[in-house]
Amino acid sequence: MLENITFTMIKPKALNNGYMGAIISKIIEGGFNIKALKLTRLTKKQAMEFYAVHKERPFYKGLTDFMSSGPIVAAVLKKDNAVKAYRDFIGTTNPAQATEGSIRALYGTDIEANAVHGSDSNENAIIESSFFFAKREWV
Ligand code: FUP
Repeated sequence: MLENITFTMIKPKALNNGYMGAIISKIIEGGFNIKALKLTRLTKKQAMEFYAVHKERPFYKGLTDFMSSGPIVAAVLKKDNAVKAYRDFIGTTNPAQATEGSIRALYGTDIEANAVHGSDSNENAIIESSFFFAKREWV
């Protein structure tokens, strides 16, 4: 059931700060089942494609520079109502306003380097999972 799937990335600064293990543990403790996982890196072109929905926004260049600046962890997660459950779990976009104890509050440093990405719809969860993984790895 694809409404039970969401896609996440751990962003370069959170990895650079040494939080890969802590974030993955927290995701598992939160009841998300990891269906697929990899440490990889986006080219600038791939980051621009992934965030194309934001291409008219003033932060697009900075965001895509940042997301291609170092390794990321990409993962497909499974849980009931995964998209909403995960967005609630990670906290709001700006870590300064994120719920205390959430991943973004604990490991994010600013609105751009907010530790993790989480899909915003079931449709995008499928598109984003397919961007990084073959279907056989997560369906
Ligand atoms: P979210 O769905 O919470 O990841 O937030 P958005 O889709 O609004 O933003 C996507 C990414 O753009 C964020 F993770 C970080 C980046 N962003 C900025 O760098 N500056 C902003 O003002 C807003 C978003």
